[in-house]
Amino acid sequence: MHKVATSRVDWSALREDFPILQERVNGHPLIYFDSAATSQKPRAVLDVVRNYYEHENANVHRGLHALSARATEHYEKSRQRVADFIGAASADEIVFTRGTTESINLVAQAWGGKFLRAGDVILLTEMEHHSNLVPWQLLAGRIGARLRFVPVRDDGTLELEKLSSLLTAEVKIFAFTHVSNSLGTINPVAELCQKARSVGAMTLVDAAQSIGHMPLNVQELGCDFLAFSGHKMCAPTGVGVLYGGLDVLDSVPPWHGGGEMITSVTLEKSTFKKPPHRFEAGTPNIAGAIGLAAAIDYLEGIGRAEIFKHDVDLASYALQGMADVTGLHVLGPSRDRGGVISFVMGAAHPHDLTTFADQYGLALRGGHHCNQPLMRRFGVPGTSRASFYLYSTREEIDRMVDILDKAVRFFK
Ligand code: C6P
Repeated sequence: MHKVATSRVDWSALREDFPILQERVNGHPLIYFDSAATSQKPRAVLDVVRNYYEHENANVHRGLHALSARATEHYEKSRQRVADFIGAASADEIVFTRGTTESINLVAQAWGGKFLRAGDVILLTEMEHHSNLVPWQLLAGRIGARLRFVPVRDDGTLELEKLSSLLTAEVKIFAFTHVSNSLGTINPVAELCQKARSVGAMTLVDAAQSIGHMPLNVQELGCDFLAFSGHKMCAPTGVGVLYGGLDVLDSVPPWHGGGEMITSVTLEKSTFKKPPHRFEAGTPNIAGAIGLAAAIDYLEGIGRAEIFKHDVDLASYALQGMADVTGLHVLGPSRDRGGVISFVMGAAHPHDLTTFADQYGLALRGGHHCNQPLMRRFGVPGTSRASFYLYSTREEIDRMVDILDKAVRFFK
């Protein structure tokens, strides 16, 4: 018998904050188990975004009128809210981007373009999302740098005993994910950052899958850069963050040119603002940033430690239920993992299994999850993936297990 977790949070009542959970799909109540792709949004966030457009909408940093001042104040307050949320020393360490992908591209192109040379090594892991792989491949191809990878064990954890031979003085940056979006593996970020620092390497943490799911403090982690997306943590799509220490960001040249990132422009040349505005050319996603701050308020109202416990509880409950489904094979660690579970089922292609589940209102993700090298490492074309969040319940997991049992008979 699985122990019933006790929590001060009423997880069932909290579902009422998410209007979309009332949807029916193919005649069934929606079971949304695709939160690793994007989370659903609580009414508190939807209301703040709507209120912004109804009462404050104007461009930021440029208008001298009242609405522009209001929008600018709200936008910059949101930056401070993000800084507090991740334990940054100052709001100037928070660059608003479109998301994790853009944040990592910024570091690879602007920081990497300035500081890396031919022969330097960029250390990654075999479990990186394409967003933390392709930007480094592009940079390496351009300047002649080399890529190196920490391998993944059969159990979905990193082969950390190899780190001492991989993390040599030639490594200039170690960029790795906090939580794997396919395996649910939670990497020991603080330890990895400390090891990188001991050889003089910079660190970039891809926090796309951890930021909204667990307590996270950049000073405790000791990372140089941290990247995440708002849309996986209850905020709107199209907004994300790059964190960098002030000294680090100050050393990085601009990457996108345009309005708002300059101090003066002549026809021939320009001078640039200090970070973070140096990296925010053009009109930013104002409503997105404001929505992100509202999402932070919402998540902190519940407590990230509580959310993490809920994730871990759901993952272990699901693993137990799925263990009884004939022919189902789960990838990734059997314990100490986040609420992301990838699995394959005998003869059923992951796309077919995922489409089968959809007929019962169960939203899984099927495919390679932007982890093609990792799928190859495990010898599968892709997986079906269930990913949970604060609005997911054990009852929904029971229904998923029933649907998977039906699939066993269907695909036999
Ligand atoms: N993973 C998933 O279903 P963007 O698209 O920029 O918001 O996030 C990219 C990204 C980077 N790193 C990790 C670990 C991620 O999981 C993601 C997004 C989604 O797994 C979409 S492929």
